[in-house]
Amino acid sequence: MGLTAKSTGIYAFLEDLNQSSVKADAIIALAGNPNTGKSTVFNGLTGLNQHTGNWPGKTVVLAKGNYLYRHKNITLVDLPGTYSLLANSADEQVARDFICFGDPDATVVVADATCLERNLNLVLQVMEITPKTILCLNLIDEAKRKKIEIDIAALENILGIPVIPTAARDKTGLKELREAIHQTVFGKRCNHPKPMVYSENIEVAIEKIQAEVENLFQGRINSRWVALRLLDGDTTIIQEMRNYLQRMEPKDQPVSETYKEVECCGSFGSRV
Ligand SMILES: Nc1nc2c(ncn2[C@@H]2O[C@H](COP(=O)(O)OP(=O)(O)OP(=O)(O)O)[C@@H](O)[C@H]2O)c(=O)[nH]1
Ligand SMILES: [Mg+2]
Repeated sequence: MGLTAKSTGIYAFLEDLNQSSVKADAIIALAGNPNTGKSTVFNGLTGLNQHTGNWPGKTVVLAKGNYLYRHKNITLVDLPGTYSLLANSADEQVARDFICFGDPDATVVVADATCLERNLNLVLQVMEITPKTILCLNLIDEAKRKKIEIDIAALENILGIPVIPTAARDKTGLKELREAIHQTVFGKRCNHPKPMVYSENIEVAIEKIQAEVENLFQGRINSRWVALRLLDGDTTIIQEMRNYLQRMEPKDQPVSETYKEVECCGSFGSRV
């Protein structure tokens, strides 16, 4: 990703991941609402092969672990449980920054099959950041017990991403989840998450800001999603953009005039 050393926050965490003794072929983020079984999925996939790591600058501890599948060494990062990625808390900010700026090879969202509607909010937000999203529909045993039926194929079709039903506590569906991760990262499978379309005036504003963001980051991060956050007046994203830009290697530096604009005006939102 072209980031230099001497980092803080997410970058220090990423450097720590990269320096681990086992070289990862792919880094996978595990996100989800609180109490949906993320750690149970994480433990089921990685077994005892895991450690915890601090997120420097925040009192957030993340678990990271590895597993081998089809000769690929996969590193899994268990993110804090969040209801959204709007950075209203340290947990939300850590999850958002890892998914948006950490450039994971795929993000698995673990959702509670017994209350899918509430969980889909986060799924849609992650889908807006990355097409490499997989929905792990956990607690499917509980849903069955409550006589909740979910049409997996229809859900996959509506969302445009793989949907894997699991009962992680008894390891049901984890083999399929490993395969879905493998196909998303290394296979020919291409996800096509259904795009969120906003009202016309918002779309016009997004387009204007997005062009500037694209110029700065040259395709490294999702410029549409960043444009949306800037429109939202999210100041934490501006700081993270600065951090990211400062850590891009000199050869990767964007056009200096545009870079200066972010440094000076601090907010794209005020320029729309
Ligand atoms: N019945 C059933 N219980 C499960 C399943 N997966 C996890 N659980 C249980 O759900 C509870 C919460 O699981 P965790 O893995 O700690 O959930 P989490 O998402 O990591 O929770 P936070 O980190 O606190 O957000 C535990 O009691 C698990 O044993 C499942 O598929 N079926
Ligand atoms: Mg947990």
